[in-house]
Amino acid sequence: MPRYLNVGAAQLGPIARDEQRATVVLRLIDLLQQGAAAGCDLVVFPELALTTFFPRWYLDEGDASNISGDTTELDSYYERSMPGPETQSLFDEAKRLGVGFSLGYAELTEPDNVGVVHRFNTTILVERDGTIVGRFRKVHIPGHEAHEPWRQFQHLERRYFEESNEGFPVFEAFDGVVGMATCNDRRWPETYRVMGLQGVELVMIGYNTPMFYAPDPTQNALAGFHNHLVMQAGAYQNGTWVVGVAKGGIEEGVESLAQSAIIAPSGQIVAQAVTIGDELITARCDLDWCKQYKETLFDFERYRRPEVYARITAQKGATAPGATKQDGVIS
Ligand code: CDV
Repeated sequence: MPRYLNVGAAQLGPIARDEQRATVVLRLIDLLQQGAAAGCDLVVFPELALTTFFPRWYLDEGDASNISGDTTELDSYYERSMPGPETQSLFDEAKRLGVGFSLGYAELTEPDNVGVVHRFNTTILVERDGTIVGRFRKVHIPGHEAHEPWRQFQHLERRYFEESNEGFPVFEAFDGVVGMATCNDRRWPETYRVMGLQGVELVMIGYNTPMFYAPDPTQNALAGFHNHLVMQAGAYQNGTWVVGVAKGGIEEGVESLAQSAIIAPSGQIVAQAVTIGDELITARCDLDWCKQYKETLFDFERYRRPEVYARITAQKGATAPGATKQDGVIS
């Protein structure tokens, strides 16, 4: 008996800088209801799905690692609780409909209550009964820390978010093994492999990818190609479904990639968004299809050679031959 999971990828169009959370949550609820009408078990929302993509602005409001008292514009983009007053209705509707979801948002947490806060680019996984069953904090944080006025727009994720040290956990949920990653994480093969080594069957990935890449504009025309390239490779090489969901369109004058896609363990795209706005695409995902890859070409237990992959975890940057040898790594 195949294990079918009906999955929706809920692409979002732009969210304006002054758009209220309540309005955004109504858009999410509308997509969730479309998912329910289409028979979805799970709806995947994008990265930072509750607000505009605020890292595009330098918000000069003091040290981002401390709460200074009043809520600044920067702080207004973060959630201090989940669900919170403005997101509770999404959880309630999910429970009422019996449809789970994953949701990306900016998390502000003060674990020890001593005034030191942490800021993560977080995604949560919510089961069909409305309970949170998984949390992922973005591992690979792209962009820059300092204001760089030469850019047409900023990408200050490295100023506004910490790198997570929690890695890539997977969760037994939705009758399968599922995991999450966020935007830039999708470009790194380690993301998929770490979850592949935990038997992942479905990876949910939200993204905000500007079409203009200031450090190397020759990559602009390839944004869509690279997006699908990495997710299709990650799916195939690990025998897993991948659901990539954009916040696309022109937001505050900056165009971001749409092209949300649901990708099978074969690496094939089985559903793709055709607009750059709010749009739900769906697919019936046979989780048992994963086995056809996990137990043949990508039978890790039989074919992997971890003893010759030591560099993957021993070393961070590339060292060309002739460069200084690192302890424990043989050139
Ligand atoms: N939100 C992101 O992580 N965006 C990056 C951009 C900066 C390249 C991405 O990898 O799509």
